[in-house]
Amino acid sequence: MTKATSSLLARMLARKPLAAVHAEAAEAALKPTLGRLQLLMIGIGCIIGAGIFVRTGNAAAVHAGPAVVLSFLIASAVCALTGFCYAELTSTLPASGSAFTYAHVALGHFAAWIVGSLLILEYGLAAAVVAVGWSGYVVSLLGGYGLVFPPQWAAPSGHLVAVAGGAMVPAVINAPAMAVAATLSALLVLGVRESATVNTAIVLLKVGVIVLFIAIGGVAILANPSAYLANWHPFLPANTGTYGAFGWSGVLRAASVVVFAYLGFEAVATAGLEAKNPGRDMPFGVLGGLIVSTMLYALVAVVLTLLAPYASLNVPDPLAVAVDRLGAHWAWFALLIKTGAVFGLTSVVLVLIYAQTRIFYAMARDGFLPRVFARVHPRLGTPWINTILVGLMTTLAAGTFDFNVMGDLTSVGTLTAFAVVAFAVIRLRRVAPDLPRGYRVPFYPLVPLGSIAASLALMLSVGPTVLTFFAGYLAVVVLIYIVRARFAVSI
Ligand code: ALA
Repeated sequence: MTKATSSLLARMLARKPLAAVHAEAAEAALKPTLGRLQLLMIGIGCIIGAGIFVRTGNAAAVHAGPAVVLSFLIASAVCALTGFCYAELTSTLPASGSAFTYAHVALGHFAAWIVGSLLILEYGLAAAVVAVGWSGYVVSLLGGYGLVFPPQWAAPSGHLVAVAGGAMVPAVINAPAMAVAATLSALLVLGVRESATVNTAIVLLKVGVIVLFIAIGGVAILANPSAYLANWHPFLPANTGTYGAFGWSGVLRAASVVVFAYLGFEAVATAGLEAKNPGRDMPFGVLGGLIVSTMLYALVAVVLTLLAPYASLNVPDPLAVAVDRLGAHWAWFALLIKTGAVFGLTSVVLVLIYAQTRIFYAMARDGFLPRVFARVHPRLGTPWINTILVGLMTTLAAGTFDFNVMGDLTSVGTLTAFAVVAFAVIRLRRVAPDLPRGYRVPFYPLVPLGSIAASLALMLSVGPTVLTFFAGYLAVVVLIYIVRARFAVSI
């Protein structure tokens, strides 16, 4: 091995010392104010969003039919395996950089770089996806009041949309999605953050709307079961001959779509430094958020696919479309759902953009990104340049890219990050066996190994186009690492 290669390898495998993590935690001097319920609320605030309010419709209509219920259970099982791994790491490492810091401590410099670039898909790109979901519900809400938003200004550039009179024209941009992403980024530059109280209010609103959907839909179905059960025949539509178009491959494909709906359970990990009792409460926040969302999602999927024929659900506002089936006297409830979705999705976009800026901040602090990403505005106290750049990227993506492609890319990136986090649990047990752990994954090493296998299997069911794009993205990320390390390009 040449000297250059061995020094590159040494750099790639260099792990961040635990002492440095503890020193940063002490320096951050954040007040430990968050109890277990607040942590749970942070988790649910980030979890319930475009996944359940929007992507469920496409997953049922195009991939799984009513069997999307099973897809939700599969996706939640994959997230639960990973949730145990996050719970162990969050209760062990007092860090706010989440998976990026775990990878740096347990696996080394190169793994941290890869995870950092995966988190761009998990947070930055996801923010764009949710902004597009927000746009769909806003346009639909305005429509409910008789205001027609021009369709060519509410779809990704170049997509053909039907305008008044029925003609198909290419869309210009998704203006509402851009507006929400840009406005929330500007608020974050100014230092406006959602307070715990506002977060709790929005969580109660969106969970309330979802519980009402389950209750009102459930009562209607129980009152007249035969009328609705027809929508479950067949429950698992036969595969059309294409992988992922119904049948069991469709159920798996839909699971890779709806896994998006669970993302955010691990966002609790970014509040690691502010938890009063991280060892006990972080696992509660991470796993509790998953349990609550799994129950709500499975019931929503059951009610949704019973109320409306699955083929009718490939729309921007599937829950409201299903409520329309109950009759005109429920129109107020469809409006309430849209309102809940608009508020709920706004807070998810805000949290995702915020998380992305903090991950870039941690990466810049550790020398992975230009220092400018860690520069804090003297008066506003926010990483303003970082936030403006994240805001620009998110706004551009939200205005121009396809919702489902971006959503799938988010799922693939996140599932890969999940596999790395599970591997980090195994590695940290080896390299730091005596580290005090507030929580340990059950059935070690089966749970982390299962998480790795399940995340990768689900990731592979996303389909060749997105996987090829993802492989290209990773190749560029690896190339940048090697060029910077090999030629000592300092940034
Ligand atoms: N789970 C979040 C959502 O569905 C990202 O919007």
